[in-house]
Amino acid sequence: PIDALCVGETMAVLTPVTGGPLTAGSELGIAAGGAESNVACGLARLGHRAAWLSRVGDDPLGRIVTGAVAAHGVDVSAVRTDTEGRPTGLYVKDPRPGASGVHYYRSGSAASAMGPGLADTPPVAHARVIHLSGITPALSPGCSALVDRLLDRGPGGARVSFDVNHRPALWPAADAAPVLLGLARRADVVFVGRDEAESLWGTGSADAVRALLPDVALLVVKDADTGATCYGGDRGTTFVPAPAATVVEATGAGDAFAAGFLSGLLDRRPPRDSLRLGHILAAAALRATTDVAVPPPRADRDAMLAADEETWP
Ligand code: KDG
Repeated sequence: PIDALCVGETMAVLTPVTGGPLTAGSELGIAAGGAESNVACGLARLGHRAAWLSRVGDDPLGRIVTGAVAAHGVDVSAVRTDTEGRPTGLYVKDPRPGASGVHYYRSGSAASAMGPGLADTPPVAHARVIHLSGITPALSPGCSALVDRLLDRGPGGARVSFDVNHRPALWPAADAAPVLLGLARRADVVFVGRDEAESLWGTGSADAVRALLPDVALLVVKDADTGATCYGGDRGTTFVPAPAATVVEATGAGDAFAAGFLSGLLDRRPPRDSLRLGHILAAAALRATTDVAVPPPRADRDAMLAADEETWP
């Protein structure tokens, strides 16, 4: 049995080792980054059985990416290797003050050749939670069909978690908005940023996002450094403010938040604790230059979870 199966593309990431911006002389470090595998890594680091389902190229980057995800404790046995020459996707970070440029080299990648047939592979039927994101439907018609099939649940009856993750570099808001809304409506757990929802759907508040997605069992609307609201669960609506965090490199913070929240859900914690775990992991990711960060030790997490409302965050 698998606690969480995370499905999606992971790319090799090239990052200037001394920070940005990217110049002709930049020395580049190589790591792995993919929204869904980032979630799997966070969950594995928290002690859950997490697996990643994807495709990589039969190339050094594919081996580096798979090895990097496995090093966090994620089960990568379901990852397929492309045999038709498609490469592992790549992205390059160009960190600049206040913002991080991201340049994708991923069209025609091995992962873009994923298709709906993957929904019939064994880990899908053995997962308690299947985690997907709005990146995958933008990659190719086959990837889009895979997400559609996984939202149909199938024999395992897993709960489906969906992070809206609109990536404007892949598709403009006008194209993405109706597709992402339709997919989110079919999921059991949805993560979306308040700003992201506003740029996609014109919603001005977390309550307006809830009005668009009234039937999602657990809807989490994240409002950057203000806090996050969870709609649903037996507690109705729960808001938890975000702790003050130093931002070194923000990529991966949303995925870390999702990992923390899903960890709480898997452990049947109340929404307040799941939101706190989301914030605790996101803060660690904000401080790290890599897309996946190591969460604080268990004793520190437990202390933060035990804090009363006055002393949190
Ligand atoms: O959420 C972080 C991801 O965006 C990053 O790791 C790369 O998966 C990625 C993407 O498609 O942007």
